[in-house]
Amino acid sequence: ASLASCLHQAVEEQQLELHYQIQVDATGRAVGAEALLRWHRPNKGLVSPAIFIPVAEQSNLIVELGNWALETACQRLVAWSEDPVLSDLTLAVNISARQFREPEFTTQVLGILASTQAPPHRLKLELTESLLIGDTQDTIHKMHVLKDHGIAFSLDDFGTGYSSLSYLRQLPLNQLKIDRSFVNQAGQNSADAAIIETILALARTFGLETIAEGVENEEQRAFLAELGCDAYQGYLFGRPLPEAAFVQLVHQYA
Ligand code: G
Ligand code: G
Ligand code: MN
Ligand code: NA
Repeated sequence: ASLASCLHQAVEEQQLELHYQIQVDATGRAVGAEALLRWHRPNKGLVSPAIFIPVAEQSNLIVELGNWALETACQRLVAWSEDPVLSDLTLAVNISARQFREPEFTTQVLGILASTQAPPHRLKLELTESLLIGDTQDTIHKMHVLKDHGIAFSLDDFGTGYSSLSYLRQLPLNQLKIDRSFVNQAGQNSADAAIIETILALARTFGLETIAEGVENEEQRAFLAELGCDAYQGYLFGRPLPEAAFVQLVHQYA
């Protein structure tokens, strides 16, 4: 069977799982996590979202997968609120452009919040710049509706898309996420260092928080910290992990 048709059954047959990657602040304390989808395809092993998300995006399947990820993330936020070490963490969920463009998107998110009773101010939605090419008024409207309920927004892979920087003053964003391609050579390559400095300056101008992704070594972390980056995510702190292992890791960073 094709990837697309197997993916159709993945939600129903409970083949999907969320993994969680820790995010820490400049003092090294855990402040949040990013939820990342994993698909256990029968007899084929683990399929990367880099492969199946683009397939899902070719149809409305992305809406189903996206809602599953949101609902699962919200359920975990509720469960985590019982543990003082986990109760202050924010949880970031990736939203695909097609999912966001659905007329029902805000209704679905608010419905999931209501049914799970998850705390909205601990939910963060990660949008990509590709999403901003579409209908700007629709984007601004949807973001405001959700922001009014306490949900935060992070702009993922920042600096890699076709950015017209004008959206930074139009959209109610909370955070810019510096793409790992810039973080990778930050300490050595002066062009990447300049890009990072520029992103951090932009964020300051617009009152946005910053997080760097793909932080793999202490040199990168120290470089970013020197420039005033707020938060960090990457293999230096932990890989995306199944929930039990993630919870253990957070206790080490408490
Ligand atoms: O964790 P990993 O390297 O496998 O993720 C690969 C890509 O898949 C990343 O770009 C990530 O943003 C995307 N991705 C992971 N989970 C989700 C999800 O729940 N929804 C969407 N739209 N993208 C996701
Ligand atoms: O596009 P998005 O930022 O949502 O994707 C997150 C992806 O980045 C996941 O696939 C995750 O596995 C990957 N990732 C997380 N930390 C690191 C890291 O330190 N180095 C590299 N190379 N990839 C990372
Ligand atoms: Mn992301
Ligand atoms: Na990213």
